[in-house]
Amino acid sequence: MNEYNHLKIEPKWRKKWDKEGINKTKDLAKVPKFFVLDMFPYPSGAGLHVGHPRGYIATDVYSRFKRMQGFNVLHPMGWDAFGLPAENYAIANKIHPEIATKKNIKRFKEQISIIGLNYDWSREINTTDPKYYKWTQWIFLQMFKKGLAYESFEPINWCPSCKTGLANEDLEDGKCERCGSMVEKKPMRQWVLKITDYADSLLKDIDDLNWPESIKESQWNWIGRSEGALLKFKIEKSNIKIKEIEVFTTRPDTLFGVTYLVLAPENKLVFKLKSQIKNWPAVEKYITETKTKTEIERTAINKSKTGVCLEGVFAINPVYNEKVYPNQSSSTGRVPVWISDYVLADYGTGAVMAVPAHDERDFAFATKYNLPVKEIVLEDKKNMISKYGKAVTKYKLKDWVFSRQRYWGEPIPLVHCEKCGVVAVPEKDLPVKLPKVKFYEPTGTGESPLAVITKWVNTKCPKCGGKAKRETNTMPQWAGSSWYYLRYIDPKNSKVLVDKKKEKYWSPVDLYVGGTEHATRHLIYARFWHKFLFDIGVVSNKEPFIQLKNQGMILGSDNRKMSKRWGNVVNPDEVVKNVGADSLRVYEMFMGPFEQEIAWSTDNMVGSRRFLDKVWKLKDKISTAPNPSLSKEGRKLFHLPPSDEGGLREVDNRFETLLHKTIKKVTEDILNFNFNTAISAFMILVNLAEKEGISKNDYEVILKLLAPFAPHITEELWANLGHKKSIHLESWPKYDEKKIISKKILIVVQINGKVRGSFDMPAGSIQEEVEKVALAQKDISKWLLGKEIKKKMFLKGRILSLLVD
Ligand code: ANZ
Ligand code: ZN
Repeated sequence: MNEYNHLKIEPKWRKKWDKEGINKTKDLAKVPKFFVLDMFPYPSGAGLHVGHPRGYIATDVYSRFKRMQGFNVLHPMGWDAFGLPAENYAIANKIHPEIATKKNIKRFKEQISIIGLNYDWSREINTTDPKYYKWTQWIFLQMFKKGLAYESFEPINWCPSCKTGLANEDLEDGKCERCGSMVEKKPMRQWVLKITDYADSLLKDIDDLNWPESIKESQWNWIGRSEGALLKFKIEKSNIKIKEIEVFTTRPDTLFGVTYLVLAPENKLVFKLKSQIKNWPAVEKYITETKTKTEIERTAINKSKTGVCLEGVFAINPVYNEKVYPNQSSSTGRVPVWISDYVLADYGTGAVMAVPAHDERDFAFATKYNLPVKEIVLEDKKNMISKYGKAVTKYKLKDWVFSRQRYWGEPIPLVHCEKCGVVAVPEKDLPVKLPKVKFYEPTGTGESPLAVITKWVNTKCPKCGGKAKRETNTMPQWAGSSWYYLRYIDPKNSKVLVDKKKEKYWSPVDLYVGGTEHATRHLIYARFWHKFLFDIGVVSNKEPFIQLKNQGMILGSDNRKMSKRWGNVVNPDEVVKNVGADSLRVYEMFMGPFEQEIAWSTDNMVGSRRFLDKVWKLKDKISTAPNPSLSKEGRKLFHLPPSDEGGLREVDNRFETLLHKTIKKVTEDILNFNFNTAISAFMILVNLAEKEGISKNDYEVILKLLAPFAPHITEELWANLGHKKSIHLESWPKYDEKKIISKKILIVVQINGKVRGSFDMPAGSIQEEVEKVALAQKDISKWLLGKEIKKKMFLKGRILSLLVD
């Protein structure tokens, strides 16, 4: 009896699989395709901990399963290596980002490989490879040509520590998502992508996606569509050019209840009204104070409101227009104007009509500053809009601030010509390569470190041949990941981004797996780029990712996020060395529902290893399996283990029934991402096989079912049975519905000899299954509360008898 030695088996098979290329995907095939995608990682300096591969193992199980089902499966991997994380790591460790990235990728790849993931590495991509980012730049150019990329000088989010502008999506609670610094608003030159042009279709098409509801909801909210009206309030005795304050409201029906207006402190109108404002120093002071507050702080419902009245400024409610109420215009419809930070400058018009009787925030503000609260009868919305307002749709989504003042990103392929202005780099000159530099630290001046490399910056205008300077801003870290899945389809094509025929065959991605942190960043950006690529005819589907699954995080055994700081990081290399990649894989799939956060437990992992030990030893039960003799009716006779009644008895073929049930369950469970329950079904089956013995044929079925989860051990056992072809190229077992007996029998549960409950179970159910059902029943489990079960008996397959004290 040879030992299960994972250290010998695992590397041996991986080498063989590589050599034989069993993970290579055919470009096109007559059989149906299946594209399984992982969110590709940033190769960070810390390497992988055991939490990272949870999603990769799931897609690996899934793609092996699909391949056995006869699909042509694409399951690729690559590196998202541009951007702040890589660059900040490089700066902290004083290594050039290019060298650091290469080193980190090498380490990541080793770690991923020893887990036995079946990636087709011939399709590996890397966003920092000029052959790759040539096409990132190409997509930008197409957007530029269509007017979707524009230069702007508006104030944007600026991270003083990362020394770069950021998009709204890069903030978390108003702080830099990367380093946690408070973000400032800073006016600067920048490139912006008009994602808002796609707001409507991004919103509409969410409905058709097979994605977790929570992610769909985040996208709805992020895009934030509001239907409302623009209403104009005349400024009383305005001594400036602007005569009106325009507000955006979703409640034009409350117009009669307006008792004051509020402008965002940054609203340009405030400065324009300066000569009319009597308390300017107080106003100016408040504007300065606002600058230090985050959007979240400003708009929190329960936060106490602050503000300053613009003394000397009044506005007239349009419903009290002089023509309608000639005598009361200036008294009833005259409302004061305030500034307050609860109104945001970049939403709607940056001005709000306050209706304290109907709006919570307005009510809190009015109470604090003693402003009137006016109860009213609501008007008809449509009527009010047609009389006073203009109907509009507003979105919370902002255009995507697309330039970074950093080194480690794709250069934006534009030049600035003294004569021609901004000119696109001709497509034949792509990629615009990132120059090699000695100093890559951010400057903090609002210019990227590329600006001082005069040799690179100074160039010729592609249009007129005159003097020109290259754009020195680089793209954000989200650029390369906004279209990478397409490149896996055709990774080496130097003529086009992706070959049309291949794109038609492979896209869209059938299954996409990754973390929830991408709900409103990557997943919105990628959908946006995809829709654009659809509009210009590069792709043939409107949506890139049909089905999305999120993995839950694996926490440290102390229930905290795994981190060096807590010393609770578990390294997959160690685990693979100690118990083997297959045990790691089985454990990560078994530890809990895939979407749920769960703490690591070394004890439980050892349990998974023990399960594989049992599967290993099962090979010795093949020969001793009883040759079932047949009863008069042709039914099989089995020796029952003593835990039942013992002796030879005529029963339904329990093992066969359970085997077919298990095939069905595992098939369905994999499809539904219920990997944990699939594995518990295996455990029950293997326990029964251990007791009753197993035929060679049935053992082979078990190995095939288990192959996607534990690819090495199953391959070894398969080969030992005399097979020459890899188990991973076998076809997936089918179950026979007839063998899953649907006949029900009544199970009676006795506790200390008294009948405490009963229920129906399929005939042929085994003790473990019956126990599970019994313990889940309240009427039964209440008798066991606080008691210890001393003995369990399963009599005649019908009575479960428990003795407790
Ligand atoms: C009067 C009113 C009465 C409002 C009422 C609401 C309730 P959503 O649904 O999020 O689009 N608003 C408009 N612009 C704003 C800004 N820049 N900053 C903060 N608040 C702003 O919200 C639209 C409502 O939010 C608008 O409708 C406006 O207040 C406020 F009983 O107008 B409402
Ligand atoms: Zn020119």
